[in-house]
Amino acid sequence: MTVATSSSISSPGSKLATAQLAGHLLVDCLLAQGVTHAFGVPGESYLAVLDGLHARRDKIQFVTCRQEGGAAFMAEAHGKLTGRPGVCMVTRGPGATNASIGVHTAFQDSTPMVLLVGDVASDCRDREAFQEVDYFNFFGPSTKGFAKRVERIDEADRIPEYVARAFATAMNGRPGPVVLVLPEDMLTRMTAAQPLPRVEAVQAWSDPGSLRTLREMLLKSERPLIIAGGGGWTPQSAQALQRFAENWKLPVGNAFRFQDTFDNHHPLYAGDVGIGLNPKLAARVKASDLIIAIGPRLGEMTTGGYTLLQAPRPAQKLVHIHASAEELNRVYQADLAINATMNAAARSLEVLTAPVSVAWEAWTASANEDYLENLKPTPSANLPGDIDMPAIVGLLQKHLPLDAVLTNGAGNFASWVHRFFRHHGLVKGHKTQLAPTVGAMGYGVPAGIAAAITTGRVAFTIAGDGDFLMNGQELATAVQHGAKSIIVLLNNGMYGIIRMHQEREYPRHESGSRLNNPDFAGLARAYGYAGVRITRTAEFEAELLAALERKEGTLIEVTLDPEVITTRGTLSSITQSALARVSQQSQQ
Ligand SMILES: Cc1ncc(C[n+]2csc(CCOP(=O)(O)OP(=O)(O)O)c2C)c(N)n1
Ligand SMILES: [Mg+2]
Repeated sequence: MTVATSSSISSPGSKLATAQLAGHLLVDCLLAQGVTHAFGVPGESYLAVLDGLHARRDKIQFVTCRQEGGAAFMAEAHGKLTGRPGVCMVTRGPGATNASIGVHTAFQDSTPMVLLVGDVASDCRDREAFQEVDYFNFFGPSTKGFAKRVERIDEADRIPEYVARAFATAMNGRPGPVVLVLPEDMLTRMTAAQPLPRVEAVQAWSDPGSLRTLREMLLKSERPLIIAGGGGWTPQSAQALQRFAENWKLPVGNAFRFQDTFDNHHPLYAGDVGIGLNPKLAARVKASDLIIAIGPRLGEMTTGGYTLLQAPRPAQKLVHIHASAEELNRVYQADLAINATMNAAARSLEVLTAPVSVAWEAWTASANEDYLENLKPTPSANLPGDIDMPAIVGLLQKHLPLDAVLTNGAGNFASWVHRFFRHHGLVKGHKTQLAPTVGAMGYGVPAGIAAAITTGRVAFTIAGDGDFLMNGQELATAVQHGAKSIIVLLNNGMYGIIRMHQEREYPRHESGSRLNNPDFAGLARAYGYAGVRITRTAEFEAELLAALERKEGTLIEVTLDPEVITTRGTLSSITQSALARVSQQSQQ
């Protein structure tokens, strides 16, 4: 392997004067794209890139992680927060396959991301060499794959072209992940190529004719409803969306896990159209005569499994605005499809002339009333035990700063913040929710750490006992990089959501969902976090305030009665209704 670096070979006046290791050029290309952080686990396949990171260590921080799944989630979270591709670096086969969960998340969540994979040397390719994987087949690039593009850089001189294309592809249209494969021998060649300039996402504007049609559709409507979400929103576009909604007095729902798109405190807010949906909002989506979907893909979770809006042709009139032409009329045949990026769409919509009065003022007001009503805890949930989750979320609302980033993975624990926490969100200048629409467990802990590392803002993570251990090892990463996050871990001794579904479908047949847990607070302390366990709501506020004050991160383990299973009912109430159903079926 070549070990020359730029300094060791340069000789003034010679053609090689500006030549450098390809691995160094790659890092320069990342710098040209404005990259400040790369998240990864090192590998011998990309030593020359690591050496480039060493050479530019004052400009770019390599965040050394403990598992590529954690690293990829961090890069994805970085992409969500900044709107620019998060960069993840991993080694071949085992590194790349570990990282795949983050790539899939970036794909389903429409997040710009670039995964760099060190690969086997080209003279060993196709022999199933050590750790060799066919990345083209593994990640897809076909329409059924989960990367937007997979490319291998075989020529060092073309690194700038490939990196610029990767960044452009990751951001343009529907944002998503791009995989760049880097053969080891290519990285150690010398090259005099220079980085290409920073690329920006291309803005797609709706045509004036479509906007006129949208206006006419609105004027004919009686029960319109905006559903906003998806990737590509900025504070400016969120503000423009708010002005559009205000001008036309339109109710706005946020799509599943894009709860920070429209300000939850605004009188036009109707709630989030996601899992555990407010039944009244579900009914409203169905009753609407005009859905204006701005940004979301309208996936399974935002459409109640394609029932609130029937696929492929909804009962409601549908205007679908999306940054990618490929997404339009893919699942839903819209009455009006507009290909526009969020910045462009929102700015076009805010100048659409509104009438003095609209027919749907009462409809809009009741949408917000339903939302506010749903913030009141459900009496039938009748929380057993000494932990009052709505009260705990209330304390989070009271004490977390306005710009705090809230993160979570997958499990019923997330439903407490999803239902009761109110985001100000983008309109106030900050993205405040990092939650995987892909529903991947283990996302919250690394996403919180990435948010802390890259923004310095308060990072708050809610986790379950199952979810936490999928990436709990990344607490070591936080401590190593001087970052803190605050984690509230709801310990109910089970993969609760799975148990809930089991009780619903196969009552009293618990199978594979019970968990024997470690001492989480002790585990957190072993990593260098503060770790405490509480069993009563009254203990929470003091622990939260201490966590906010502390320099290092904190894990607050909350012992939760297994009966406390959803925001709407207990586990035994689910069992009882399932048993009643089973006995009814057997009598028929
Ligand atoms: C990576 C991954 N594996 C498995 C699942 C399926 N799954 C979703 S939630 C869940 C259990 C979550 O348990 P826990 O974190 O304890 O949360 P709880 O539901 O108990 O609140 C499982 C197994 C998933 N979504 N993602
Ligand atoms: Mg659990």
